[in-house]
Amino acid sequence: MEKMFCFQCQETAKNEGCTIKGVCGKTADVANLQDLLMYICKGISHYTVALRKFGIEMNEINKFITDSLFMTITNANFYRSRFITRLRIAYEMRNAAKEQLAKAGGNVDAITFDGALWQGYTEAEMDEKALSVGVLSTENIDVRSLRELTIYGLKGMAAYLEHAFNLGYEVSEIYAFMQKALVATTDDSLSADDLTALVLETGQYGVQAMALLDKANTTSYGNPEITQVNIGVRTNPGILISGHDLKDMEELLKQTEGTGVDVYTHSEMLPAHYYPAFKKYSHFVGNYGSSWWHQVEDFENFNGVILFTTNCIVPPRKTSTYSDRVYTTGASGFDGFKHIADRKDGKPKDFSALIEHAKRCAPPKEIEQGTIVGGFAHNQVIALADKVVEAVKSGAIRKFFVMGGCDGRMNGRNYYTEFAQRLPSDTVILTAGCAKYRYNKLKLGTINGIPRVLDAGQCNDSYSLAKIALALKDAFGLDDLNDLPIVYNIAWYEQKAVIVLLALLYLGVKNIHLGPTLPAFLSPNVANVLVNNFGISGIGTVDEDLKAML
Ligand code: FSO
Ligand code: SF4
Repeated sequence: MEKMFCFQCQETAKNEGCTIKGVCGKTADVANLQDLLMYICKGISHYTVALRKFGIEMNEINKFITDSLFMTITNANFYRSRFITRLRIAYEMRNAAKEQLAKAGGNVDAITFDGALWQGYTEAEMDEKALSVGVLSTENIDVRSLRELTIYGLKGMAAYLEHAFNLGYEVSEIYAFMQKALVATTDDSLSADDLTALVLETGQYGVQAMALLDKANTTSYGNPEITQVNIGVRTNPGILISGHDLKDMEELLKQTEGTGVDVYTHSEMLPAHYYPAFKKYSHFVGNYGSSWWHQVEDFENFNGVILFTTNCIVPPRKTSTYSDRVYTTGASGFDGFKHIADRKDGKPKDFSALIEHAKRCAPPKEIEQGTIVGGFAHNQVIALADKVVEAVKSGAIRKFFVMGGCDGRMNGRNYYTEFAQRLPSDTVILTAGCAKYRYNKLKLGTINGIPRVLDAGQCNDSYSLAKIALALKDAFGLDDLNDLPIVYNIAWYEQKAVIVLLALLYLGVKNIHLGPTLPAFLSPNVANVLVNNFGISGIGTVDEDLKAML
């Protein structure tokens, strides 16, 4: 029997599944405990779905399930003891929901799903049970594929909802859908068609989740605007903040003000520089290094303190010397990194330990100089719409290439650098997510003053790219989004990219190219459905694809 089975990300072993240890570094025991946590969350959802029929909503559980989904996303949390503790809390939450249901007059005995009943408090019981509740417990490969596609979409959605929640934004219908969908993944009576519909419905809620986060971010911090971001360093010691959570960003900037400690962003936090509310901080220096997987070198060079607000964490090498300088917070965690506790009673997180630690560190080593430009989220691009439309009408811009998504370690990802480099000079790249690091430092020039790489922000800001496409559709008086001169050549890595993809499908975008490989969790039949109904395809060589896409 396999020690574990996980195939949720693009780097899964042999593009089939990690069975001994994750390519990401996740150990088998942690992978299995994550499966068990999902199993119990499905069980809790059986009760909350029933409770909603009585008009009862349990807010604490909405938050708990969302956080749990987020914690199991690729590279977010590798910390065994966090999952053990969480499972014990999960049983309590489930028992509370069961009690409520009984009180409301619901038939608790009708809920027979094992995940709604099983509990084991010792680690040995959990480890043993975890072996039998994972992905492979669904035998039919098409049903397994559709169930997992739904769950990975939910995990991505959960990440975005968590950031929105931290800014005070929630929509209870989205939680209701997520829990309904979790229950549906335990229902053996559902056909492949039912599950395909569920996948598409997940995309619909994905759009809502991204719209909610966009509203939360822009209402709290203003609309992203065109910004030159410094990639060099100053001489003060620094804190490098990574991940996606803007509330953490805000609190860290406030607490470091006047302390002599500078703040830099890493990877997916780069777009924080585009928000007006953060620009006022003179100690918010710039972006340091590259995408997530370069962290092993970047953190070594940075010399200062590192804060992970979310994924992507790479386990440090045995020779790494930075581990004691790394802190996690929120859903992220790693055995060996210190963890900053959640907000309590509406009070901010306490980053004082990081700040004191940073003061004792050497300033960052300079690894590059100059600036990169970004901030082309929907509001900014729509403000430039006349210029853009004019450039298309005059032929100055021939085509847009949406190249958002994730970066990753696979060698084949050089494709994206070469593709960007070889695109003709009358094309524009629209991007979001950490995929941009494959080409955002190339000198690709401008067209009538418009940069040829327009970065909208984080992967969740793919919502902006969709809004931009919809605005262009109206500006050109078209009926169909697919008639625009836009090609989608998207790179994926983890489950946030899954929800972005499902959201684009829901919005009616066709003929998306997805690379560097197609997901291992798509069975041949499910992949065929995506090909036949949505024209999804993989990527070929840069030569072939340039010819075909232009
Ligand atoms: Fe990247 Fe990691 Fe945004 Fe992901 S840093 S890979 S899809 O977590 O979040 O693009
Ligand atoms: Fe493997 Fe990816 Fe799962 Fe990690 S997250 S265990 S690399 S499939």
